[in-house]
Order: sequence, then C-alpha cells, then structure tokens
Amino acid sequence: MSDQSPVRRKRGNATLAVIPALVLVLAACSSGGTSQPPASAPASVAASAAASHSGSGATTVTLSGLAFSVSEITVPVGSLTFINEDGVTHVLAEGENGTEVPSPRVQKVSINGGSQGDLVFTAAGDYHITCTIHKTMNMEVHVQ
Ligand SMILES: [Cu+2]
Repeated sequence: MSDQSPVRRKRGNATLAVIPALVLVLAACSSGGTSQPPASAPASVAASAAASHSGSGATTVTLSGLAFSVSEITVPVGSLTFINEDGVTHVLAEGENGTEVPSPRVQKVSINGGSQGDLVFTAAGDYHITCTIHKTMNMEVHVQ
C-alpha cells in the first residue's frame, strides 16, 4: 500500500499537522515490516516547549502527533501525567515498539484523545514506555 512513503522532512509547524496522518497510515499498514521511526526529529524541539520539567514533581508529558513530547525524562517516584492532545486513544505501557514487557512494573493506562492519564512509578529505575497501539511511540522514563 502506501507504506513506502518516507516521512518527509518537516520544515515548519504546518507540516507537523501532516505527520499524524502519515504515521496513522504507516501504523495501519504495519505489514511493511520496516520499523523505521517516524519523524521523531522534531521531538527535541517540541520537547523543551511541551514538557514542563520543573523538578517540583509536577511533570507532564504531552502526546501529540502520535509521539511523545520528549524522548526521555527524569522524574521522582510517583505519578507521571500524560496529556493526550491527539484525537485517538493511546495505551501506554512499559515496553518497547508497541509490546508490553512480560512482567510490567507499571500498570498500563489507556488515555482517550483529548484526555489525560497517569503512569504510576512505585520504584526507582529506568523504564521504557511505549504505546501498544502505535508501536513507533517510545520513550524512556528515569525514575529516581
Ligand atoms: Cu498511541
């Protein structure tokens, strides 16, 4: 199908709106097999803006364009809030590339579009977090 279309280089905010649609198509046609990450490059830019990382415990990560606003984050033990700005549901779980680990240390959470939800980290450590619906969504949470 259309899974061969390479994700275009984005050159402005306008293009960001196109990326979700592209990723949707890619995710739907996952039979392509190639697991090249979708335009994750702009994440670093959006990251600093979208992630409030005050260190006061009030930390959030935004889900937008089928991507995490940050590729990794360091937080204290406790809840980490994810704000879903997409129009689709994201199911966040401990794992990678859409697959939850066999014995997750974190209760996965389903977050509807336009809603928010928390992952609760009860122990320090490094956690890979993925969306079980959109396997290209991956980030790392360092819990202290
Ligand atoms: Cu998702």
